[in-house]
Amino acid sequence: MGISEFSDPFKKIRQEEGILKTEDHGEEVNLVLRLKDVRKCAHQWESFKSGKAKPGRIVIPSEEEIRSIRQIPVETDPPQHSAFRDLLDTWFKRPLNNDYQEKLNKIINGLLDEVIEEKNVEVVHDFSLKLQSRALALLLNTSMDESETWISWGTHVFRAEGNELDQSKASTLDSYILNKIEEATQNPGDDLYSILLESKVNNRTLTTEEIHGIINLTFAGGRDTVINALTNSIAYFAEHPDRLKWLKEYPDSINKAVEELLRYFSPLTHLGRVSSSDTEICSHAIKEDAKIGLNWASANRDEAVFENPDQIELDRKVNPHVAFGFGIHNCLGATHARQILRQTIKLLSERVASISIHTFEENFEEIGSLKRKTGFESLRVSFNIN
Ligand code: EMZ
Repeated sequence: MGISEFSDPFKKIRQEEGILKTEDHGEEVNLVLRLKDVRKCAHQWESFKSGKAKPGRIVIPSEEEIRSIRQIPVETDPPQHSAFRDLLDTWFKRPLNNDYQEKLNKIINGLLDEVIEEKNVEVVHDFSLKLQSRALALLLNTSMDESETWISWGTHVFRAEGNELDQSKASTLDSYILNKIEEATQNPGDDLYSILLESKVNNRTLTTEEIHGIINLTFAGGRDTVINALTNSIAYFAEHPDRLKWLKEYPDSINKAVEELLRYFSPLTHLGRVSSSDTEICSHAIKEDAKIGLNWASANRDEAVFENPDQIELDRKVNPHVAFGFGIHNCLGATHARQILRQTIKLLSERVASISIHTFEENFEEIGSLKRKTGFESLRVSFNIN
């Protein structure tokens, strides 16, 4: 089995039950596994809420222990949610602008200059983490020097090696953000902190806590997810050089290819909701205030929807994947993430003939007795120009 083949641990339970009962930090969680049900629950935001729970509870594994700040807008419900989305959507759609794309192109090309023809490149830290951090400077419209600090935090803002929830890392991020908000208050510029300080929701200015919650999500939500999507895609093209060549020849297929890689690797396994009444999903009773998980990764391999779900078919015709979630909470950073992936793959196809894998260490996530591969702890390769 190739290292870019990621098996689907949910298959059997999805087919037989549709729901997987599991536990997260002592709390029972019912994971919804079929695409149809996942979409239905995501759509019913009044029945399955995001803002009712304490900060961190709807994340799986729960971040309640280390997070007192509510991530906005993902941990809110309408009407509050809609007001924040209206405010933020314009900013987070900037990656559609030409000048933004040119700047991103420079960042990726510059990074490729650093790694191409190096004998031994560790993709996770020396490529994906750096790219995610430098691209984040563009998203926040802040100084590129800041990315050095973020790179020093490692691949996850809350997780450390051997510690799923690292309080000291969470506190480092919190004080960093509060400090930046203070700096922008004293010295406003044209970065996201300053924009939020002068913005209004429902005719009032935002509180520091709200700005903190928006920035916290911007740092946390697009971190390991983007890093895994990039690294896993590179592992795939290392094992399938013909596919990289094909994209060089047919660059119009890159957008489709990116959607397929997102479907297959599903960078965020699931996200929770809290039920607002006693109800049922797939004939399983769900109690009021119980946590459910919308399992995007399982839904994206649903054989009732996707033909050959366990195959990467870069030119897949029908691909209604939910890698960025579904419904009102669909990923705010999706436009940015898609641009990063599209441009990276385009530039790789143009500049690299093949990628050789030297060594690798895989990363897994444990869900009850199941194990899901999410990416790599390390991946050593060389990018060859011929
Ligand atoms: C949370 C999540 C994404 C969480 C949309 O939410 O991603 C996880 O990696 C983070 O740890 O805090 O942001």
